Amino acid sequence: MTADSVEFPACGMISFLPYVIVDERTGFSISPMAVIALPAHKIPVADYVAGIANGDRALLARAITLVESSNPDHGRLAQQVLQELLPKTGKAVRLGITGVPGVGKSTTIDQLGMNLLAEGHQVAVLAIDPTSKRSGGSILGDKTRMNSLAQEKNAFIRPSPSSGTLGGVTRRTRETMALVEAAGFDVVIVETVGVGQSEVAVADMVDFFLVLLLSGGGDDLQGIKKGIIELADMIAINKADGDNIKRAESAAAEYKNALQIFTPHGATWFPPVLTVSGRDNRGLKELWAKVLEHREKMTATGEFAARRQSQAVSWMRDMLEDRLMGALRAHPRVAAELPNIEASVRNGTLLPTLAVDRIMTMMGI
Ligand SMILES: Nc1nc2c(ncn2[C@@H]2O[C@H](COP(=O)(O)OP(=O)(O)O)[C@@H](O)[C@H]2O)c(=O)[nH]1
Ligand SMILES: [Mg+2]
Repeated sequence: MTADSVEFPACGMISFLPYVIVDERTGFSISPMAVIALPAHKIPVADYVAGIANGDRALLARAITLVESSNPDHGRLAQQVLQELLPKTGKAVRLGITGVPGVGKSTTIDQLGMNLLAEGHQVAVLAIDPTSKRSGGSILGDKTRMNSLAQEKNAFIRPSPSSGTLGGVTRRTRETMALVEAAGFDVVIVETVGVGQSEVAVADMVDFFLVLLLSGGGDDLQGIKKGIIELADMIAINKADGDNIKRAESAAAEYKNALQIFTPHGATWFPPVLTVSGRDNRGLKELWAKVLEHREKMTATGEFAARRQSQAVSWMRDMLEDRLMGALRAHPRVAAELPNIEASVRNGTLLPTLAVDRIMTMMGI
């Protein structure tokens, strides 16, 4: 079974599992094949929990389908599964990778992932790309460029959910991360394209945020957003191969200087700048060593735990916002009157403040 095939298990894939599932109501055991034949929302919570904890990919993929569903009933079931699996989550190394399209994220993740599998890790790759459509270019491109990893049974690749706001995509990615961790993946790589706010969202859900850059010949510091540099736990200049090595090294020297300005004096971690070649598997061993060194240092000072804790609170706040906005849109009176209210705001007959008051009153807040 390949990592690719388990993403779409809808068409009767057979899975032989080393555990027994018991139907809560009847007390009879049901065969895993029977579970797999059920639609995702009909599978009992206990079966999801037992199956995922046993590393069953087909059930994992189905639970992710629930997480991604916009149906509130599916959402509630997903939350129950997540709550039960919570004690099994949190143990993975969570690595975020960003960079503009073409920088080599997929190539690098493919190679890094293969290196990690060879060390005995289990690697999950999740993508956040609110601009993508499942049928569209970038994700298909990604899939073809993670060819090696996609063949491996200890790897799991999940493209970005195809629709929704960044907030929605972020929530689903966090929940998917929890599910893959519960399924035993001990390295989770979250890939995002370097556009918009998606890097901020990813930096807020990982332990280590890696920015991939290219050398651009002289004016390297231009065109790179200061905000990204501030989020980076490390910068890697990719495509340091062939006749590009010298240029990559001089770009690295420039970024090193820039990073010194942003890193507070006395910080536990000074973001390193490496040169790598994802294609040629050059520098990736050092890259991973830095990820582990960061983990060790930050754990020793308590900053690792603090980062995880504040991320849990961000997760809660994001979800609250998401749910409040969802409730607002689902409210029948608000839904009916919103177009008129917006029209009045647009033509200047209603102040935005009063419009908000009116909506809040309708919601009973
Ligand atoms: N020379 C060289 N080319 C690379 C390297 N990594 C990726 N590429 C090429 O750059 C292009 C974009 O790579 P891809 O991994 O899809 O980038 P992404 O859009 O950031 O995921 C592809 O044609 C790759 O073959 C590298 O380390 N060296
Ligand atoms: Mg890509």
